[in-house]
Amino acid sequence: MPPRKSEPTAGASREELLHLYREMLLIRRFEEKAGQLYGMGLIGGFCHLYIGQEAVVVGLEAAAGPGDKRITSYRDHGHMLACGMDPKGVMAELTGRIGGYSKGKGGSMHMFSREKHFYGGHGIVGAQVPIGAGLAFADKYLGTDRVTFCYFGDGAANQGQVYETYNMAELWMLPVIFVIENNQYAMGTSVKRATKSTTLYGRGAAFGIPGEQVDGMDVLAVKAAGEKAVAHCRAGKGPYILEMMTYRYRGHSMSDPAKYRTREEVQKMRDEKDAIEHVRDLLLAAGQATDDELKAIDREVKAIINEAADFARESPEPDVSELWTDIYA
Ligand SMILES: Cc1ncc(C[n+]2csc(CCOP(=O)(O)OP(=O)(O)O)c2C)c(N)n1
Ligand SMILES: [Mg+2]
Repeated sequence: MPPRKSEPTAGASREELLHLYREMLLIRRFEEKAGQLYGMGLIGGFCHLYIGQEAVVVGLEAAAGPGDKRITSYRDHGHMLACGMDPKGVMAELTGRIGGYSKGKGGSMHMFSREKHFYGGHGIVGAQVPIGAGLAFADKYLGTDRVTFCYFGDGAANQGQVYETYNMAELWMLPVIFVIENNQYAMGTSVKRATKSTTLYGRGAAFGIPGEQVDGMDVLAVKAAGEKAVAHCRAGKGPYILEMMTYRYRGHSMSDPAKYRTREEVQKMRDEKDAIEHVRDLLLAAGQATDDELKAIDREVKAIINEAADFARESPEPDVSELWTDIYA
């Protein structure tokens, strides 16, 4: 990824920049806390942190409207927070407590909110892609003008079901935005080791689906691209692909040997491309906010996260009788 060119604030107001800053910070602090709780043995099973990728989901949520839907993979905490789900309920689910979104029975990868139109949380790589097209099909069928944001990774982009979905989504002109979060690795396999066609959005052309690559570390660029894609879908023009060039700072999951990339590579990305620092710099450089104001936001966010962590530790574990609820047979 090339170093960021210094770009103007693209007409973004102080209020908007502060909002984006706060939302990204909320995700980052939540994930840092989740990492801590995991280290303390309070979170069991898999846990995939979103640290580094915050601009993708925050920028796209800024482009979304009421009733729009979202669905993603197992790296899902950021998506839940960005669409307005309660940090307490998400954290309590991570710790397996009754106060969690799935009563502590789903964990990190399995949470849903009908109220916020969040459809999970999917552990099978690529599985959410056809489901996302199905959500969009429902809206087309019902005649609403809602759009579905269907997120998946660069590794998932090599799954066959993605292309079956592309074919049908374009054939039926479904209002779905395929968001490829290209963080450059699928567990330990870099994109370059996995495919020779490294512009992943370009594969949509075979099905007639337009798309583009976006600097996914620049929240304003993400929002602008999101607005364009949303307009395309709402106008009844069918699906759109956004390939977000992003990066995760932490391991794939909490157990990651980290032998597939250098510390220097990660540090360089943090130093030159960090999305939160970017907005901070924009605000300070334009004199739109003071250091004290930003520190106050940081304190407010930390308080929300600490409250969520306390809730997650104090909420009881589900009763044994819950073994027999919410199941098919
Ligand atoms: C069908 C399937 N194959 C393999 C796995 C194991 N697995 C879990 S995550 C992952 C890598 C996916 O990478 P990517 O799509 O780039 O998403 P990221 O983790 O980078 O967000 C793999 C291979 C799985 N969960 N499901
Ligand atoms: Mg990836």
